[in-house]
Amino acid sequence: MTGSGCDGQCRLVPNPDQTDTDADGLGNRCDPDDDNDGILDAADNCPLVSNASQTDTDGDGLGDACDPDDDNDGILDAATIARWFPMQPDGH
Ligand SMILES: [Ca+2]
Ligand SMILES: [Ca+2]
Ligand SMILES: [Ca+2]
Ligand SMILES: [Ca+2]
Repeated sequence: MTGSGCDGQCRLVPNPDQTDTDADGLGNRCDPDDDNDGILDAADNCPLVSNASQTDTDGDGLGDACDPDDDNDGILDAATIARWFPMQPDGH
């Protein structure tokens, strides 16, 4: 019977069904630190973005690295937007 979760084989056999954000061979479901920034997911304020500093300027629990509005002033941070929505060529 094939396990579907993180039972044993995950560490040895790449599981194509699993997202592996940090590409360390451990699917996110088995990887205690999805982005490999040294902060375990449970404590990471951006579990899928490498941000070892865990800087959270506005203290809303979302690290600056994944907070679209770092200072919580309601205006999205342009730099962050660029990070999350890479510039798309506007041919029209
Ligand atoms: Ca991983
Ligand atoms: Ca992490
Ligand atoms: Ca992180
Ligand atoms: Ca924040």
